[in-house]
Amino acid sequence: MPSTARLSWFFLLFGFSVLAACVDDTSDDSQGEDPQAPKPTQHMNDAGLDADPEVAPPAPTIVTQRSCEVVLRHQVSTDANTVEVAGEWNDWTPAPMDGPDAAGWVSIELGSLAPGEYGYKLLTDGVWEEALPLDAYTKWVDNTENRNLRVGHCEKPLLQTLTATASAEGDVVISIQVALANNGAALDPQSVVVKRQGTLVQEGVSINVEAGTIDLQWADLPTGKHSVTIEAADAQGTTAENTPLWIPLWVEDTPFQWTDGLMYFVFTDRFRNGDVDADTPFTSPIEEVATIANYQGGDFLGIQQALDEDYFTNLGVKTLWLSPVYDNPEGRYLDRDNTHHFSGFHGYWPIDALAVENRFGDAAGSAADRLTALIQSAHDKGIRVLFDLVLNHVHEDHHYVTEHPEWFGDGCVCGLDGCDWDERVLDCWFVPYLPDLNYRSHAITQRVVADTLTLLRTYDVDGIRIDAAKHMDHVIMRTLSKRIREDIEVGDAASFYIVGETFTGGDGHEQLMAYVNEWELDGQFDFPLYWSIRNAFNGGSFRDLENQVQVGIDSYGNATMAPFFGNHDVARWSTELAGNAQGPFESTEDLMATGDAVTQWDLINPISQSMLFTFTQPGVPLLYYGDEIGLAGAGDPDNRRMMNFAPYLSANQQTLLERAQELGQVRATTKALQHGSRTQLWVDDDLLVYSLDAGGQDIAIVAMNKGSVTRQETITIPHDALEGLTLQGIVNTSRSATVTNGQMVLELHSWEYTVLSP
Ligand SMILES: [Ca+2]
Ligand SMILES: [Ca+2]
Ligand SMILES: [Ca+2]
Repeated sequence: MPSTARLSWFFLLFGFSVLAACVDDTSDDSQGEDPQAPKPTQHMNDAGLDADPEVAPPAPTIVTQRSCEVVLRHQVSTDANTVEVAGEWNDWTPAPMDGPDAAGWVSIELGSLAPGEYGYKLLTDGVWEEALPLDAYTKWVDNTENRNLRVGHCEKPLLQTLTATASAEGDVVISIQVALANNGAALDPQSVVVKRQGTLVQEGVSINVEAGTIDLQWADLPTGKHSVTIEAADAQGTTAENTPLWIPLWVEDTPFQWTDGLMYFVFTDRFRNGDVDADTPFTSPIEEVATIANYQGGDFLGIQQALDEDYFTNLGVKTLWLSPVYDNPEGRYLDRDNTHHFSGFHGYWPIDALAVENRFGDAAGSAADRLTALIQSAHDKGIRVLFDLVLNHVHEDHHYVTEHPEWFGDGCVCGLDGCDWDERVLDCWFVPYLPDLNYRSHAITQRVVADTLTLLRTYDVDGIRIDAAKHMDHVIMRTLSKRIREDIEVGDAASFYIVGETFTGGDGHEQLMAYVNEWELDGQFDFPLYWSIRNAFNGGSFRDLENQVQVGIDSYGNATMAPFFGNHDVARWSTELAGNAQGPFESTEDLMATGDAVTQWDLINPISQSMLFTFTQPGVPLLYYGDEIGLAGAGDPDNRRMMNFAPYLSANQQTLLERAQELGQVRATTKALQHGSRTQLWVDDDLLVYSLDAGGQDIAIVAMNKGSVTRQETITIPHDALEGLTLQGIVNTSRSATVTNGQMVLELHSWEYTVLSP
């Protein structure tokens, strides 16, 4: 969701000081000696949203030449009499700002500041500001969160994106204004290197040295992703500060929305072994680690093969969430209880910020090359790729630990020796070999943001899933999110999705939403709904499920949540339904693969309806690999068994897969399901009917009966557009119903379901 509104507001708020202030990702954290102790404050109108629309923006938002003179501007309440600012540049000595003027604008010339990031705060009428606006860059200094003034390298050029658009016909327009370095050295046209999907492009590139502009214009690009990188330097050979500029770009017939189809979580080591004939070096297990906790040979080539076979497309998948790609250690490590050894097969023990897991390569291709090719193939099929960012911690073998031992200290292991999970939720270590990244140390925030942006650019990634969100200070997610919004999502050629993982119980709405807003996460995995789905289809009532849906609607607002019924941290749904969830190291029979037919239908029916329900909710529905065939498994790591594919599926696994495909396809092709608004039409313990209305006749009616008897009910249809129409089953085509006088008679046998649409 990039938005010009968001961008212009940003410039309005910060004025051109920000243009002189691009982040220096390598500078050390030079913290102030004695940060202020802010006191309660008010009279601030930080947001500036209520500003009189007739007041002109304070300064040009795009410059042609950089200045080393930093000017800080803010808009405050017009009730303010005096505004002062204190920051790390002046040892926290309050200095008066000019203004406020009639519109509340205040400013101060700070002179020349060395590149870096400076914490600061405002005082209005002598009172320190306390709560900082959500949209502000912030910096922790000695346990206090401040605003953050980001001062860039004025002696280097800066690439500013003015426009980046791509039409459905493949017409692409990008214009770049180069802000020259402060010495005014002209843009060197020979230095400009434009690449599209990594390939050098010269056609359609116009450079105007006098104006300092680079314009790109292409026509008739085929459907797919065409990300652009731009490198430039000036006549003195000084490379632009933000080279290479990365502009993600999609050409698509209809504008993409993240809710258009399913997200599929591929657990790389357990999905498919693509090089089974020649991968001895990659599957050799780690000694003394049980098979279920060991590497099993899955790799990027295996995912590539599934892509090539349209496995994901056939499921209506529009987004692939890859388990973490970071290189993990080769060794074995004990779990928290000191009972079982684990390997890093899961990817959540990063030892490198940029290198990818060697075992996910194969005998003929490096992991990095395979990953690049895999993402390219996904894009060619219109599938987005999410990276799973592990930012809470690193493994003790990570280069951050060697390079910066001072970042980590001794640690405090969550839940042990007075290290309370809740009190130390931000800085405790999950286990002694996973040092925590404490983002209240600003140097850590700067480094992780810089490395993460490099990783995303290197692999042309489309979105991110943030692991363990509640264990990190907001500053890392907000900074990363703001950098993505401001530096990458400029224009409307691509939108990022940022989804967080915060494991909660059934009442976790408030906790989830604490991280969701325009400047942090787009949404989170909907754990409260997860618990209700599992309850409803395992003997519970649809009434409880619908109550939970309503709480979600009331709580989530415009957030783009991700509903799900299974993931890698909970027992497999088939195993829980079978009442078969032994311990994670007690092997559980895979009843969908081997059980008798009666047992299997006890699993197929509730899993099918769980998919129907989940895939027809608002947001981005998640399908955890293997749930489409009812793969078995108790808790972690048993819930991460090796995936299985045709022709090695049982007949009932094949049936479930076909149902998943039908449901996923309908989600991927029905506007009403992709972004319709939801209305409950009927609910009792076992029968549930709701509609999704995307306007006009783009309406779908979802109905399911999980009771043991056939139901025939007269359903009130509050959609005038459907009056007199016969609705056909787009799932379960044997059903149809006609709307007469605002009513429809619906019949469903036990465990039958349908989706009806004109
Ligand atoms: Ca392999
Ligand atoms: Ca490794
Ligand atoms: Ca933490």
